Amino acid sequence: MNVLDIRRQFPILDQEVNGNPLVYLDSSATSQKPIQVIETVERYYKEINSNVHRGVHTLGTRATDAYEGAREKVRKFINAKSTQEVIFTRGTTTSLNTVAASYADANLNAGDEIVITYMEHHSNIIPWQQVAKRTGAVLKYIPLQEDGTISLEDVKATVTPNTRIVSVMQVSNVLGVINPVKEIAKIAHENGAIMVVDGAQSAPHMKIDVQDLDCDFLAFSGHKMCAPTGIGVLYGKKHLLEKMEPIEFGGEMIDFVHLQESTWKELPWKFEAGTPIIAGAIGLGAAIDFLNEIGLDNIAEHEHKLAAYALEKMSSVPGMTIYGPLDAAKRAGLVTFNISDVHPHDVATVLDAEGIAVRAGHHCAQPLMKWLRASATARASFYLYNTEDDIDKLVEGLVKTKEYFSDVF
Ligand code: 7TS
Repeated sequence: MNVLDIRRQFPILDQEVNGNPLVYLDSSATSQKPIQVIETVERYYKEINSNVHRGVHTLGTRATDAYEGAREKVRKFINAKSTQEVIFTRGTTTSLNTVAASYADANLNAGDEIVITYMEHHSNIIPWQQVAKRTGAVLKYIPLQEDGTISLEDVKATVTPNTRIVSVMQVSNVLGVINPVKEIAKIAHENGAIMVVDGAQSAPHMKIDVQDLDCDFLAFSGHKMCAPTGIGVLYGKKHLLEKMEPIEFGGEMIDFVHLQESTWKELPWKFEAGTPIIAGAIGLGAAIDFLNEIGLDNIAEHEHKLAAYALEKMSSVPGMTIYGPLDAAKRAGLVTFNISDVHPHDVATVLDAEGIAVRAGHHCAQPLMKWLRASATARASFYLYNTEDDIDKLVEGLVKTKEYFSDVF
């Protein structure tokens, strides 16, 4: 499918913003949704809507089948061994907090180590800080090299036999770097630690095989991969999940409730208390069908080309600072930048007047911002519906921004 055919399947892209055709370059924050996903969710509410895993009426059975069918699509998407290893959550943040509150609290003691990196999103920092406070564990950081990448030597120097958990993002939402999580998992395992992968920025953009990576947990969000907001996934190896206690309790997740004691349902339902995110999960299933139809390898290749094109074009704008490696081979489809002394919020505001949507701020990565010595940055992020024309418009907008602020100062 060519990119223009793909674009046509995203109704939101066909509009003007501030008198200009919309150029959406903020997919790392959330992706747009194709008509197939929108219609699947609409059809669910029009034709099936019912609660799942209760009663025997026909709509209830259809809703349960669709919900559990979506779980099987996720299983296949990440090549998990069993649907028992696929837990639906609200998103990456909830998935990582679940591992922290359930696995880490029960398994870590004073002096144990949790290892993360300087480039992590707050969702992969704060839950571990909280674990460290509760258990007395120590939170350690793998340093970054000059260009923002991680070296395996530094991983080996940071992870020790006292390390119980290593948790690393597969793709950085700021630097765009792709981290060698398979190799990091190997080092973690050699030291007796488990490996957690934050897949928020990788699952939408590249093929993930949890068995090949040999990660113990993987977290990702539906809304960044063409699915609705409010749905995400926690993958976990069955032998670990089986030993873990739920962190939420109530309906749906129980087997028997007695006056003083209760027992839990089997996996994955013991981690899905209350009425689950039924429409969201079914929407995620439709998004996976859509992405598979185009092919994750094709999507990765398309974004890779866009990143290389953007790096080249953006570098030519006077006063441009680009963060992360300039070698496109080390990157996924996003470029974070600053222009001279112009505040990134001003950059984003001028671009918005041109109909161009980029994100400005700290991108929920304040330790990384400190490392970059920037209080904030602007970021253009690409997905399967973006074109070189979008990047040309961005570059024109950036040149205008630079000229505008040169006149002001
Ligand atoms: N991890 C990474 C690497 C992320 O990029 C994000 C969201 C999250 C975790 C949290 O995901 P959530 O779905 O639970 O919120 N990142 C961004 C971003 O870069 N701009 O807006 C949200």
